[in-house]
Amino acid sequence: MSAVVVMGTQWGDEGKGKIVDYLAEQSDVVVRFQGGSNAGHTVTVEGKEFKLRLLPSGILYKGKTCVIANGVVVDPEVLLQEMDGMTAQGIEVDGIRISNRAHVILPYHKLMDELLENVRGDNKIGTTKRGIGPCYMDKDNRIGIRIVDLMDEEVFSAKLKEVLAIKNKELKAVYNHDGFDYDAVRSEYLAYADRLRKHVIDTSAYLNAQLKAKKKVLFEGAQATLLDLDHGTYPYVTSSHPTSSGACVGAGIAPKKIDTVVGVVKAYCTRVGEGPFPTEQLNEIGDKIRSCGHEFGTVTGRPRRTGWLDACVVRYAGYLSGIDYMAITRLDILDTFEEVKICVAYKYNGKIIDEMPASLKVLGAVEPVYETFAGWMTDTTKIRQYEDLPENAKKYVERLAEVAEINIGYVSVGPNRAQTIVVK
Ligand code: 2SA
Ligand code: GDP
Ligand code: MG
Repeated sequence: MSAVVVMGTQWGDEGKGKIVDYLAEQSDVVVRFQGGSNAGHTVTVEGKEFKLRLLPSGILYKGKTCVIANGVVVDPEVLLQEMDGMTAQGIEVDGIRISNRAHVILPYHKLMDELLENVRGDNKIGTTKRGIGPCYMDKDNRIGIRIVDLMDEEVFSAKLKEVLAIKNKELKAVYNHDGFDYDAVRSEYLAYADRLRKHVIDTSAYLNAQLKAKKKVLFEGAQATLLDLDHGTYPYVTSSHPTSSGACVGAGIAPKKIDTVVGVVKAYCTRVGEGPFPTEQLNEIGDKIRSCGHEFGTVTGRPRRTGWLDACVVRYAGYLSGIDYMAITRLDILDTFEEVKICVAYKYNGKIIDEMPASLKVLGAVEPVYETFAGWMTDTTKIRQYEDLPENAKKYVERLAEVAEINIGYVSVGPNRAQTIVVK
């Protein structure tokens, strides 16, 4: 297997960072292909926690190449802070490669993300306010600035002059907000350019050459399927494509190059931000999941919404991305629950519906059909073989696999590398 995609199947924070780190040991290259510093991927190595935002989760191994591909929106300030943080901890950053075609997040993107959320009030998306949506908007609107532009002082200066004039007018007219000073932004970003220059390449050409040379490449999704711009709970989504096809566009590789897709499934559901969540538990069950699982945003610290496992969501993610195996994470968080539930279907107006509703009015009103399982009430964190899992835990994950129609590849019972059970 030379090209493997790891992606989220729910609303993010499934533990993609942990699974990517686990699989990265066998890989030569790890690639981020969408999103930006909205991501918060936590990796625990020998009990030490690393929270990664733009850097691929392969960074913690020596000698791996870590690629930030064309589909990512890059905040150079955050990236350099992360790189400096790694260097300070003795972790090498020489292997980082940044696509010359990736788009750059500028200060007005972050400000506009925040201002739009503020004016929308009750209709806000609940974004991370990292400028992600506004940067992708400029890319689509063809007034974005790419890394290749940033690397060329003359080109960058001209583009920034033109775009900043538009943005400053918009800030005044729409939000009655002061604009940005051209010289200040220009010199700040040219300083970032100087520091990043040696890492910038054509990452699509590089990745295709690596695949041709039979190197192992791991594609690391950020966010998740239900946050996909096309297939998620629009408009309560992010502005990119966290699905396996997003890896093709976002890294410049052909679909037929992907060998395996691993879908990361948290053993229950969480969501951060607004939008429908059929199995949400706004009660003591939800509170217990949040407290046992320490479910708070990695980037923003926001409490995450919590609920039962939704197999309808996982099945949907499965066919959208052609998932070969699930990596079921955080099973241990359910160790102290006397009973656990899986949503196996949705009912709307008293009838079972087969498809994931596009209408949020419908999705917001579906009634989850639950199957209830006796809990296992056993500490699973030291279990290393699938056969040794409690029978009730096996019944739970096997029923998920049956309803979602996806095989189980891994079961994770803790944040550390060793707490990973290989099933397939
Ligand atoms: P944005 O900022 O435009 O991408 O926000 C749009 C929606 O996407 C959601 N989103 C996320 N959901 C879960 N986890 C994410 N990363 C962080 C984490 C989030 C945090 O690891 O915890 O710290 O709050 C992430 N990034 C974006 C977001 O909540 C909006 O619903
Ligand atoms: P990501 O955004 O999908 O990478 O997930 P986050 O890092 O935002 O949140 C997942 C959290 O769960 C992190 O703190 C991980 O260290 C942790 N984690 C991952 N797998 C497991 C597991 O199997 N059990 C437990 N207890 N924690 C896990
Ligand atoms: Mg996260």
